[in-house]
Amino acid sequence: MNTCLNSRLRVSDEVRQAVAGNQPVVALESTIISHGMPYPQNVETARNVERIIREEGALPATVCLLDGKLVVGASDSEINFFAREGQNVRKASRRDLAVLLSKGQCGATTVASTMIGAAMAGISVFATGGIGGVHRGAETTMDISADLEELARTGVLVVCAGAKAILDLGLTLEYLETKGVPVIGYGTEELPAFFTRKSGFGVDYRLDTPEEVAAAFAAREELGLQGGMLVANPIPEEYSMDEALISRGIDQAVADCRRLGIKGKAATPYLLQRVNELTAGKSLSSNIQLVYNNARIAARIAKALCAERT
Ligand code: PSU
Ligand code: MN
Repeated sequence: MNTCLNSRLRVSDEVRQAVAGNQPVVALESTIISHGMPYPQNVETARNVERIIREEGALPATVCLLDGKLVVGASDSEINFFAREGQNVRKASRRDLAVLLSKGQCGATTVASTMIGAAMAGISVFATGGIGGVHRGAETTMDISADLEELARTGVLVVCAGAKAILDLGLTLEYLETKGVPVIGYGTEELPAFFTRKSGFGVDYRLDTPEEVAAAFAAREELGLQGGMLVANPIPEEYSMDEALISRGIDQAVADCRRLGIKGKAATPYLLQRVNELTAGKSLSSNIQLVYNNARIAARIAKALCAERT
């Protein structure tokens, strides 16, 4: 695949060579940096994630929108720009890409738009914290993240720590089922709930090794099945939060969001920030640790997938 053919895409040389040589690459999103965490923890986390992926023998590729290009493989100073600018940078999901690119603007890519960039650059594995999903009350608000639709159409494997209970986890799973997206529990039969290891909801399949996950993803590709795969990797026990503390924080944040009438793309960043405040920053340290854990597993899956493809 010649990634240079598309003038809207800028793939770093390192990433292009790795993909061409069947070397493992892990895509990373930039909304988690700009809208998901405060400065300077966001840039520290982003740098550590890149380091962890390299230590595992894979290459990190942060995706973002810079000056009218969809960038795959952002430099350290570009990552720092997204971290410092925070909410001043637009959150860019699938529907935002066309206008921002045409106007030569910047944007922080969500799970959905990061998957698009990864797929265009030939990257199959992507690590993040949590995905967007079906929000509580979606029966009336219809607030369903474009991340779910992207998982249904774009062939990228996303490693996350499950989904935050700011979402309706049951409806999120139903939506993924309808769209034919396999939800894999990594070493677990239960969907992890981001800050905690348990949600009360089952996953579709439990797989215990990077090789098993890679084999499943490769089989999906060989059959030519459209769409991605969601791997839910529970937060390590030592960093998981107190169940009562976090659910109180989340319930309060959801109530505040409703009361303030915050809707659309602003809802998720508001909820993430409010939960952090309500747990006195405890949720942020858990959040950081689970991202590291996902980066590590994603790198191992990417390596196993390269082995599958030789
Ligand atoms: N969930 C998290 N942390 C995050 C996000 C979601 O636990 O940082 C971010 C991701 O970038 C995700 C986006 O793609 O929010 C979803 O936003 P929305 O619900 O507006 O689609
Ligand atoms: Mn939404």
